[in-house]
Amino acid sequence: MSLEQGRQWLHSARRLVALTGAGISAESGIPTFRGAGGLWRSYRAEDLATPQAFARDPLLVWEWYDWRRQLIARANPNPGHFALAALEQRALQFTLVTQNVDGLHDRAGSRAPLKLHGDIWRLRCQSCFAAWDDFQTPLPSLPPRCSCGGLARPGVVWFGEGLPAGVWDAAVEAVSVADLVLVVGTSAVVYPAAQLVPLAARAGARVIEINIEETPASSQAGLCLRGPSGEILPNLLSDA
Ligand code: BJW
Ligand code: ZN
Repeated sequence: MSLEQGRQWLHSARRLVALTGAGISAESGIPTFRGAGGLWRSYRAEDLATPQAFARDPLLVWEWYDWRRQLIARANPNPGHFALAALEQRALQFTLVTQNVDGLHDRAGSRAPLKLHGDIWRLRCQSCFAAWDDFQTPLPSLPPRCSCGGLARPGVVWFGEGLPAGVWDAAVEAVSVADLVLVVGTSAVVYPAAQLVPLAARAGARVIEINIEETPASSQAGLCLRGPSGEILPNLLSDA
């Protein structure tokens, strides 16, 4: 099982899906959620990325998001993001499904990533439900407010919240008809996103996992390529 095998699978694939997680942005300097370095102050993502945490202390939650927005604004897409944008150009049918909210796939040139967990650059009013993009870093005042005076929240999906319906349905449809799925840089422990991997495998797709570590998705993958995605993805795409 090797990179060569992966290249062959890639060449013969007609309908491709890539499912990405925080690991693809690690080489851009964005911390992942879990594992070493996955903490902010002494909080875990599970303690901050919830509607309950926001209701209890919107300022604390916004400080976390404002810090992350500043990190992301200073970061650039890495060769892993660019490789997936290039793959989209040459594949017959390609769907990028990402759990990331950082927007680095867009900045690398991917056309319409399906953002399962929303977008950190989007804000939503909790009173009038207006939604808008705001790219200011840092935000001028925390917590930010809507023009109606209501409290704004980050336009992301927290634990216990449903995924955007159209986006989820499109991701399920894509993996159901895919012949090859690349699972890149995700711990595959957060549902329902993680469910896409067994769904794809059961529907007959080949699965290639690209990750520095073994994950629960590894057992569903026909091929596991161990290493940083910023190195493996460009290698997989090259014909060398
Ligand atoms: C590299 C690398 C390099 C490092 N190269 N690799 C079934 C069982 C148990 C619980 C549940 C269940 N179904 C649902 C739940 C509850 C919950 C859940 O899944 N909990 C589990 C944690 C147990 N799920 C939900 O609540 C979801 N909603 C839901 O189910 O709604 C149901 C509902 C129905 C009807 C009405 C209402 C509700 C929502 C989940 C939302 C997740 N949100 C977050 C925050 C988003 C906003 C933000 O960014 O702040 O999404 S949490 C966080 O985890 C974020 C990520 O997208 C997500 C996944 O993390 P990811 O991307 O995999 O990152 P890491 O850090 O975990 O892993 C990084 C990986 O990269 C590692 O494997 C490294 O090895 C690797 N790596 N460097 C390659 N260079
Ligand atoms: Zn409003």
